[in-house]
Amino acid sequence: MGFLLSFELGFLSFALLLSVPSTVHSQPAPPNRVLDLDGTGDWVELPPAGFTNLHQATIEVWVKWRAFNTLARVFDFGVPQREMYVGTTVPGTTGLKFMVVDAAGSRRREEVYGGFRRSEWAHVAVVTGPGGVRLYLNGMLVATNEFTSSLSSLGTENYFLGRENYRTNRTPALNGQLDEVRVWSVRRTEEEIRTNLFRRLTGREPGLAGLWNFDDPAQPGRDASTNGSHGRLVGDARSIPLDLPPPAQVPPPSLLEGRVTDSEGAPITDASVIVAQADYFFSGDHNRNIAPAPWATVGSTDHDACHE
Ligand SMILES: [Ca+2]
Repeated sequence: MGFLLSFELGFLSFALLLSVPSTVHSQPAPPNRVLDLDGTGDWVELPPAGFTNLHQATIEVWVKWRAFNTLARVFDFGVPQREMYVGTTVPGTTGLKFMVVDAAGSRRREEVYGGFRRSEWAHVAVVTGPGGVRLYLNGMLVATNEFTSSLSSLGTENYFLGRENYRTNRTPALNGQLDEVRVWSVRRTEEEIRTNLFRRLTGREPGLAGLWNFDDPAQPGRDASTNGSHGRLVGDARSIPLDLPPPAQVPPPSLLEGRVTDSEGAPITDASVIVAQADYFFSGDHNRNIAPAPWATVGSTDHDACHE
């Protein structure tokens, strides 16, 4: 009887051991981690190797600003006047600003009013190369321009996440978080960008030139693609466990365009334009000073009397 019991226990242990490998394979992905930057002396340096020969590219990044700073950058690749970056606009607004300046001095700037909101995740994708720039916010096309070059036309010295290339190490840096930074050697389509917005890539996707997902606590700057372009965390930059938002918390942006004319139909330049909820205009008591809704915009018409 004693023998039989021992045998059964031994068999049970054996069966458990056998089941271990399949358990490992079916484990969910490790918890997500994001890059956390405190705004003072923190950034990530990527090695330029692998990017400088890209004649077309797609750059993707998730970003959440804790505080806005016009000198801070989400990313900034190149050198002064030969650079490509995403940052924010003048103080007091929360616009998304894209800038590219190439070797020929061609300077192109796109601004998306209200593109960023404090403490909210936003996904930015910049497609460059033949066919021109296409700028996506949360998977929606929000701006284009006719710059047809790519990373190969920039200076090759700096590939920064979280700071600009212009100044010294005392430069203001991004106060916020970044995640799932991807550089592709191809022009990703709108559908490809949208489909993969909330996915964590494996690193082996065709066309992927670099993937910094900050998910490896032992080497947060590791390039998770097969290309080995590992980044270096500077200052107090660190990776922390944090989930990216679910799709329901990342609404696609709305784009409203219009032209302001006078009663004769003549265009009015530099007119103030406010887009807000009806209460803002019809409160009947201007002393109440009702604040515009978070989605409202305030701006002015341009030289063509247009507001976007
Ligand atoms: Ca991550």
